Amino acid sequence: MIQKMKKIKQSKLSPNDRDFYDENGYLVKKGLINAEQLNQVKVEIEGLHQRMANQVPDGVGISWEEHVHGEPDKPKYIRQLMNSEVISEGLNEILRSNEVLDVVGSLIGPNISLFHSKLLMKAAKRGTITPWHQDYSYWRNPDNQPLMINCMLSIDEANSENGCIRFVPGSHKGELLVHDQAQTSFGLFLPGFFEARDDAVVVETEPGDCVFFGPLIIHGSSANQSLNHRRANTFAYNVTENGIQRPREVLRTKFDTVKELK
Ligand SMILES: O=C(O)CCC(=O)C(=O)O
Repeated sequence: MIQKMKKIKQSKLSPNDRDFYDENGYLVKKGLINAEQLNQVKVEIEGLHQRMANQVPDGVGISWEEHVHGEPDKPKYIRQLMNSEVISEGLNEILRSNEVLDVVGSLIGPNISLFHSKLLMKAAKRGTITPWHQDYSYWRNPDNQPLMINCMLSIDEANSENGCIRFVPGSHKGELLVHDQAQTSFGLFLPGFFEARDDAVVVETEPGDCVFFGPLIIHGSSANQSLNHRRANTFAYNVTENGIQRPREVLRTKFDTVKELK
């Protein structure tokens, strides 16, 4: 058997994709994750609200939906679960998959580190608003630049009824704006909170679709008023040398190769 070393291809984007991303600040890749991978994740997160209410594993951070505060007898609902790769091997595999990293590499370059992996549960009838914000308001440090990128994987169908993501196209070309702060699970938000904006677009997705977006684009999502969950996971990546304060696992370098068996 001859083993031939082949460089990982970094460009999975068509010129149209690239132009769309540069112009609008986000990009939808339909069906990037297949049904088998997604089903594994669905099985692994079954009954998660109850399991996490009983015990939160080491390394996992949870923010709960607000409306259960002061209602200890009511079931608790997860809003966001940080470090979701710890509770789902399927998510752990997807975050390091070539499908995702090839697109990430095309957008931020070949030196890719994990920034975090976050599960967004937005439960049916329970999931609350994510107000307008720019992620860099959370991520900015004196030693980093807004070079990170999100890959938001839809686990369920996401539409305007169950609180799909909304973007202000082109807003990534602007600066980091001043955010207000609240002692809530969403923390930082732009003035106006989640007032309707004429310049925002609703991005509806199907299970397995991935939406890529950077840290400066203004985005948010409405409450889930439907009977259907809107579960999604954001995998956030950084350019490895960008900031020393949050070193995470290096996933790819410009020297990486893959073995091609012949
Ligand atoms: O869950 C959502 O719809 C939005 C999540 C989000 O904006 C974020 O995590 O930065």
